[in-house]
Amino acid sequence: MKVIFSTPPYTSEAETTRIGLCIPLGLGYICAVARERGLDVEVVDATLLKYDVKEAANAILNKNPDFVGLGSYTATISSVYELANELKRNRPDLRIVGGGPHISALPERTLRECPAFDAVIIGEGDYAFSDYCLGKKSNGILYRKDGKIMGDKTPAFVSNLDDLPLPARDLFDIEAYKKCSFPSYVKDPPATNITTSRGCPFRCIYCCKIGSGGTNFRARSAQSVVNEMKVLRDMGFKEIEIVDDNFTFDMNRTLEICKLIKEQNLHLSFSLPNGIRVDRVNESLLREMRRSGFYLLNFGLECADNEVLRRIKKGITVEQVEKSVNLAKKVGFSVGLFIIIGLPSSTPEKEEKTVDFVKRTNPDFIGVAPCPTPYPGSELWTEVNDAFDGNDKWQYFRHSYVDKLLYRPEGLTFEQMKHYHDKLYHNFYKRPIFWLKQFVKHPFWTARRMNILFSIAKARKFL
Ligand code: B12
Ligand code: SF4
Repeated sequence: MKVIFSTPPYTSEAETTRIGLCIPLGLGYICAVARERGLDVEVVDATLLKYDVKEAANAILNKNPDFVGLGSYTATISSVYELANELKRNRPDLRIVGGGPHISALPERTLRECPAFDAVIIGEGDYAFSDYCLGKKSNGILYRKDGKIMGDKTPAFVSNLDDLPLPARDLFDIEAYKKCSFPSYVKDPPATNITTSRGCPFRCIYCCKIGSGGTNFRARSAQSVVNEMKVLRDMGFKEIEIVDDNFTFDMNRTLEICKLIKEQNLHLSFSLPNGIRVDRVNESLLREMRRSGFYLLNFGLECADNEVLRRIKKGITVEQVEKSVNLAKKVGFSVGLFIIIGLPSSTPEKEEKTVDFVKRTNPDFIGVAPCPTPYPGSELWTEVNDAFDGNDKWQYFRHSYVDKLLYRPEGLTFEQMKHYHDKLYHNFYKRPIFWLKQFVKHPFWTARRMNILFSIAKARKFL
């Protein structure tokens, strides 16, 4: 039985997202399990190869598969629909299965909007995808039968992550990925991504939970994580980016991972580009992480106002953020702060507090979202989804640039949101002292980051 997985066709609007292109580990896991179960698996990496819809469809059809698996983010769902429709037009008998964070959040709507899909998987597709191909019953699979939508909507989640094989990285063009993994952050290229846990029990209202691990935290053992790190080192990677939702949720497990990294003399650099929570670190943990090669972490501040933090159910205070930023800097980390402009209940005064907070704490970098994008699967989506009725609306989610803001709180105008976004960026990245300090610390890294920031600023029409 032949199965082809494809990443979404390339669209120029999403160009800047290629900056952080990394091996899609979710697909990697599904492929690894399918292969273990005897399926003949291949990948058409349309995003990496910059294939448009027709080129991706031809590449898939040339391999003459029985099943095709397509993953989805809301940012990519419109091109995924186009690809599914193109495939079905050419091969009506081909079984097309969708999955990923967007489809998991809106499974029935996906089947309604895109008749080319034969089935969708809700939640984690590691086992559920091949269950469907092999005709085995499983929860989390919705399919069409006699014009009706059938199946069990309970999301599929893997309970013991240590049971999973390692992602099938060999099905991807590793050498190509070595050249493009997160270059804005990487200190010791080539770098690659890894996941050591899934799920996060917190419920920040802008965060999409179904299809990205859910609310039940599950972790791999420290030994299994370090074994994978060794495999990656032997593949020639020098830096590892841990992209978990909540890497330090179980602080004892993180300490155990650090201990094993040191015992095994891995000599790798580690970063946490996806962010960790300020309430899940302390001085001894941060010191241990530094000693084992971690050098960069991001914290989610979102907005330096406690009322906004309460409204978005972040579960932290501004004071906690300040304390952890200072601690991480003292221990020697490069520290980034994630900020979202225009969160519910925000006002100009509250945005000013964020500007002041950044000045006061002086992080090494900031990431500023120009608005909270209401992704399906998030609580924010349920507040606004009427505004996004109709599948022609998904194109707006392709990028969250300043000229396409998808959410505005009552207390701010769109102009004010753009103003604070630009103000934060300009105040921060236009300071010569910032670049001087960075250049002295990491000359090559800084040159690369300047290049990346320049291209983002150009894409966002700041320059
Ligand atoms: C690393 C990461 C990235 C990386 C790389 C993505 C990649 N190629 O893997 C980069 C930086 C490029 C990125 C970019 C973006 N990301 Co991102 N990212 C993540 C992150 C932190 C981890 C992804 C991961 O490896 N997960 C671990 C694996 C095991 O899980 P998984 O990928 O979800 O796969 C499982 C299931 O989804 C499902 N599945 C996945 N694919 C398929 C395919 C089939 C056929 C089937 C059946 C099932 C299936 O089964 C998999 C195995 O269990 C997630 C958060 C998270 N925890 O997942 C956000 C997340 C996926 N990102 C998100 C967003 C919003 C974005 C951006 C839009 C941000 C932006 N504004 O630019 C862009 C979009 C990029 C684009 N155009 O495609 C959202 C998506 C929400 C949504 N509804 O779409 C998430 C869920 C964060 C969140 N909690 O809100 N991202
Ligand atoms: S934003 Fe982070 S802490 Fe909040 S729910 Fe999402 S993963 Fe958890």
